[in-house]
Amino acid sequence: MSIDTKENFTRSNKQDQYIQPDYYVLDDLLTEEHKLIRASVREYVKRELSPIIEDVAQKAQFPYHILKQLGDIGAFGPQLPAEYGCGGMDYITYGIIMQELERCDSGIRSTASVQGSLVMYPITKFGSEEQKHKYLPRLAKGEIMGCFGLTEPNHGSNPGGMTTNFKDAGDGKNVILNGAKMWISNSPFADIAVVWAKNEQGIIHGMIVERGMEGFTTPETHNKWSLRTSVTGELVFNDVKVPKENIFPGVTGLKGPLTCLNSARFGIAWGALGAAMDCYDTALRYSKERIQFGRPIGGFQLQQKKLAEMITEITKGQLLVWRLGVLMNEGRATPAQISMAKRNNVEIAQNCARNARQMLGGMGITGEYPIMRHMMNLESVVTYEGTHDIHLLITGMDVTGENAFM
Ligand code: TGC
Ligand code: FAD
Repeated sequence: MSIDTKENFTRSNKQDQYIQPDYYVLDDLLTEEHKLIRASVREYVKRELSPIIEDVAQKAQFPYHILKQLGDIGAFGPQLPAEYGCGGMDYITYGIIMQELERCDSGIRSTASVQGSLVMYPITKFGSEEQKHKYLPRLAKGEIMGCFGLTEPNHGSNPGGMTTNFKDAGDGKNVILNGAKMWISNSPFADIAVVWAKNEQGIIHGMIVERGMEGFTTPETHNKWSLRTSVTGELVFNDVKVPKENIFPGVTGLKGPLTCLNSARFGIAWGALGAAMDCYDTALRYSKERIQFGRPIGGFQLQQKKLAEMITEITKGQLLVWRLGVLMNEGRATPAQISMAKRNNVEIAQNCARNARQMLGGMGITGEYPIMRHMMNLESVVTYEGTHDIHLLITGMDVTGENAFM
């Protein structure tokens, strides 16, 4: 709050401050288009997702009917060039969309970020013309869905050790794929999978595996306490014959999948802020309404400390992702900068969730409020796309030049 204007004091108490929040008037850094898109995604979330999210999360049922809706609002690949039906918008727009979806639920954002950053992005960047024409327009509309297979049962943080492999089928047309991927978002319903596997020389390639190919199965992973609105599963390849034309011509090596992760991690850095904002907003409202010892709990210093720290960290996180978005738009963002933002913003979201949950007392553990759901979701978000530790080591290596991974 500026000290010299009454107008600003009033502004900080207005209703839109609850739903934004925008303590440093960062909206001034956004374009009118950014704000319009944010308003329209927010309106969609309020109308279609907020009314059902608690129920589907409690039941661990993915709301399949929203896939087409997410395509219609432009949530799939908004940051990709406008050719082939993709969004043609900038990275900040992408971030804003992820923020608004994750304000509702990390699992919903996951579904969108896998489709846009881990399926459409590699096809756009590494795919052949035929692959782009064949898949991108339908992926953008949500008519078909994809998943991304990098992690294996024995190779999570160290994907370069993968054992999934392919060899020439000897018929001039196909390769034979064997192996297994684990913890794959969207796999049980995906129509296609972007799969990373080693050739006979041990060099990593990416390829598109289609549902229905013989020997390809996608068993679901059940009983998750986290990300219950996102479907997770395996990818199992048992002598799957994959046409050579499905292999990406544009990349070899681990940098292929890791380049896709840059885009997805960027979206998560924005998305996690959305979850943090929802926790802050919920706790702030509650603190004004909940009366103990004859006054709103928001009047007690201990509760104000929690709220003050939440809004401070959210504001710092907003500045971080806005600047990162500018660097992404200019093609100047480094992977290490993206790691820092993913790590920082997920951590602050976890802290906001924990503090907000305490502020709600017993009510904080119920499904009447979204906080416990966010808190459980964030346990996946802090693990996937590189764990908290891995991102710290990426920063450590960047600043020291020393590799502490092994
Ligand atoms: P290293 O030797 O460092 O690198 C191998 C090659 O890759 C290049 N590279 C990158 N390129 C682009 N972007 C990046 N972020 C890159 N990081 C590295 C590097 O320059 C090198 O290129 P070249 O040309 O010299 O070959 O590789 P390493 O084996 O030492 O591993 C490095 C490490 C640990 C940082 C990396 O493997 C890593 O990030 N591990 C974490 C694994 C991870 O994030 N998995 C995510 C799986 S997908 C997922 O979780 C989806 S969740 C989706 C959802 O539901 O939202
Ligand atoms: P591990 O790598 O076994 O790590 C275990 C612990 O050891 C962690 O704390 C880690 O930080 C630590 N550790 C590992 N190496 C080091 C080191 N060098 N130094 C210090 N500490 C270290 N993957 C996909 O490919 N596609 C997906 O769509 C996908 N979706 C996912 C959805 C969910 C819900 C989850 C939970 C995971 C998903 N993943 C996906 C997998 C995810 O990327 C991995 O879980 C993650 O990379 C960590 O791998 P891991 O679980 O094998 O843990």
